[in-house]
Amino acid sequence: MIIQPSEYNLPGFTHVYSGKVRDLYEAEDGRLLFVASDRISAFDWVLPSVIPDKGRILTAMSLWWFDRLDDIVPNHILSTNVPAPVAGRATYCERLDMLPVECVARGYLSGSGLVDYKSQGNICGVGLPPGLVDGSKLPKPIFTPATKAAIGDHDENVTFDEVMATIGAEEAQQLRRLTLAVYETATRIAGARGIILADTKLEFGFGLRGVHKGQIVLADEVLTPDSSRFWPAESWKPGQAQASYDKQYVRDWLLSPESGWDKNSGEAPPALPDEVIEKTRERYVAAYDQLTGKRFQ
Ligand code: Q0Q
Repeated sequence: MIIQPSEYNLPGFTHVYSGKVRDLYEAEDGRLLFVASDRISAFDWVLPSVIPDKGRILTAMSLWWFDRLDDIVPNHILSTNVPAPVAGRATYCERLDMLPVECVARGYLSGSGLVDYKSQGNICGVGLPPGLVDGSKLPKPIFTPATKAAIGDHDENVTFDEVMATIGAEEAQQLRRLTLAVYETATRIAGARGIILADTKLEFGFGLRGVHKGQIVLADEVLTPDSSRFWPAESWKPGQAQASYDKQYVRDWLLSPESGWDKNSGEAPPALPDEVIEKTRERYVAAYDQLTGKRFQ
């Protein structure tokens, strides 16, 4: 997968890194600029179509969550007073010494967790009862860490012992505690608003200076439909693939004869029709409005 070069006019900024849908820059003063693009990925492909306002909506959602998680863990956000070309879709962040662990919390069985459960009866070495199916609610949320994959690869689920061996027992226990605390707060808030957060992926780092020096700090984006599985609670039905709150229109169209695409062909998916783009934008707006109780502007 070829990541497109930087798509924003940001004189004075150095392009540091691009993920599937996010971009990271460094300002001249050393602060990082975390940018959420309008790119969308599906079936492990970055689609050729963008979803207008997706980056702004998910940035607003992430900031809304950061505010509600302050009493659990400090975060890397420094300012939202960002350059005009990325207004509303970017944040200035403090540079952290990132921990090499994808901190995943799961409350439901899906994705790679379902694959591991079917093949080994556990996820990341965490035992689960027999008889669970796709979409089952787990007896309690579990910490299922993964190693960060190179671009284009899948993260690899690892055991807690492996995390302890990588970063130390104390730090691993802190990551597990913080990840589960964030997830349990988030699922309570989202659940009260009719949204199931089936799982989420968090990133943490150590503060390098100032008030966060030596502390574990929550980084990246948090609890968005790009970092979490958002399911509409009213359609939850274990035993089948759950409807995605935000990407279902995209998935259904790409899998329909109308797209002319075969997801097993190895060929890149086609551009989306305007109607699918608009409906998907509306799903991101609806997710923000339903979650926050505010109207996205
Ligand atoms: C950092 N990333 C993620 C990423 C692609 C971001 C490095 N506060 C920080 C952060 C953050 N957030 C990072 N490094 C140091 N301090 C985050 C994986 C990937 C685009 C944006 N990579």
